[in-house]
Amino acid sequence: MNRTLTRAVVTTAALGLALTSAPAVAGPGTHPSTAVATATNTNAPIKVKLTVQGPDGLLFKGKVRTKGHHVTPATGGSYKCDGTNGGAHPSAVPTPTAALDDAARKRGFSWDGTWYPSFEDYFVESVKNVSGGGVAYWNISVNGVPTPVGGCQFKLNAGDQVAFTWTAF
Ligand code: B12
Repeated sequence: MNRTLTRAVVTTAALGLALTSAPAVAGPGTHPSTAVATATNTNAPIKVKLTVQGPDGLLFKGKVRTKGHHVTPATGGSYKCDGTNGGAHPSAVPTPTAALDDAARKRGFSWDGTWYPSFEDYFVESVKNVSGGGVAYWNISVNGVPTPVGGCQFKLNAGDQVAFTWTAF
């Protein structure tokens, strides 16, 4: 084997090793249900079921057509909310907080949140003017499981059940 051929073989072998040992999905915010979704990540609009459960009953329940986009909470400060937040996903995807924002715009209710640059995400403070009031917070769950990351980092899939639930500490 001549030197050029030897280098080509070694390079190919090294590349193959690197590719086979690469994780299916890298970065924070990866959820087991999205572990193989990287190649099919898309920000095409999807329909999800959204529930907003307040301390005194349902504040919203319905299907929402949504995709990742910039959102603007009641007190202002528009930031992206498309799953690329915090490097969670390589390209834009639908997210829970974008779905909440879409429902709020369509149904004419407000939501508010504080932007944390460290997470590149919103901490959702209130929905329909209902806040945690120091005794509770708005929990974000998808398909019954609390998201391990904020609502602008988590990738939604069509048909997902998204819940913002007023939850006492
Ligand atoms: C305490 C805490 C909370 C408390 C905060 C209020 C309180 N009474 O203290 C409560 C229970 C409300 C909470 C809620 C959530 N949390 Co929390 N929380 C923490 C924790 C354990 C400590 C934060 C802290 O006190 N830091 C010290 C203070 C001095 O720094 P600080 O910057 O002022 O802290 C504030 C922020 O961290 C903010 N905060 C808390 N959680 C979250 C989540 C997001 C997405 C954002 C933007 C801000 C934020 O509240 C803190 C107090 O004011 C961290 C883990 C950690 N070790 O950091 C997770 C952590 C920050 N939380 C996390 C998550 C995912 C959430 C939720 C999204 C869970 C859910 N699915 O509902 C929700 C937020 C939902 C929403 N409404 O937007 C993740 C964020 C990861 C990420 N990349 O987004 C962390 C890192 C835990 C983890 N999974 O590793 N949380």
